[in-house]
Amino acid sequence: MPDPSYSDIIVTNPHDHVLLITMNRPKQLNALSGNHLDEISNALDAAADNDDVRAVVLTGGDSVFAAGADLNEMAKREAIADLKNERQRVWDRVRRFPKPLIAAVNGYALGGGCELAMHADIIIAGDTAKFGQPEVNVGIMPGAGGTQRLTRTVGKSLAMKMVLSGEMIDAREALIAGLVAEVVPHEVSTERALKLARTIAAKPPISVRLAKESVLKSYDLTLEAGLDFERRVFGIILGTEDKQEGVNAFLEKRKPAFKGR
Ligand code: CO8
Repeated sequence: MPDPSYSDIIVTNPHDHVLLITMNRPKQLNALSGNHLDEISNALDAAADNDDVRAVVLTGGDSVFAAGADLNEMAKREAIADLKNERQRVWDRVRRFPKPLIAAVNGYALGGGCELAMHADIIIAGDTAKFGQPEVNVGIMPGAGGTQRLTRTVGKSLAMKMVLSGEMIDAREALIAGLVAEVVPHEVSTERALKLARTIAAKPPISVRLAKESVLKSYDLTLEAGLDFERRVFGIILGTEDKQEGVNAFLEKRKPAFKGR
């Protein structure tokens, strides 16, 4: 049963421990209005607080992921007012989501839509996916991490090409560039993302959460500081019940039953 408190997204629990968020403004190509983005971050906050949720899939459905910021709202945004704008805080909430987030992308992922996909930990692309940062076409530039995350992921030359020219790349190019983990037929991209989410949800939640945090630290820290961080969180995991259960289950040749403790 979808959660009725949302109007621009549909939130369901298709499998135990897995939440599916489907963006649902198809007529506007899922353009990210303030309310739409609020609902996505509210759903992620709720998922973060819910111990039963261990992985989340975010999709725009079969034909489009998201065509960027809502240009009807963008038309009214001004420089000084933007300094006080809640938007950045909303993006921060998406950025800080502590559990695995998988994006299933079909069709356009443009501007803020491409940036939203890059907030996910893993992107599964349908073969119709097109990624782009076309903000220059409308007199602006990426504003939700596009110049930073895209560059760190695909390298300077391709990032510059996309950000400066507004040209899109297709799913195959995105795979070669390392922007996406897999390309699958578009009609099964959500299914594939959900399968991956189920696989991850069956792992010990503390290991998964700290491993995600540790991988993300590699963007911020020097190698030495990152290795130090990894060593410390590894030490924390050695003290968990799930570590004992995982090792015992292997030695006793049985399936582990992880509890998140
Ligand atoms: N905002 C609002 N409405 C949109 C948007 C959008 N970004 N994109 C498409 N739509 C609407 C169209 O206006 C149209 O509505 P209507 O039927 O009422 O006329 C409907 O969706 C279908 O669009 P098209 O008819 O244009 O469909 P096409 O298949 O011909 O073209 C494209 C699809 C190529 C995706 C085209 O719609 C397009 O170029 N859209 C704009 C893409 C764009 O420039 N995105 C970047 C926006 S700026 C941005 O994202 C900045 C992010 C900064 C921070 C993040 C804040 C959230």
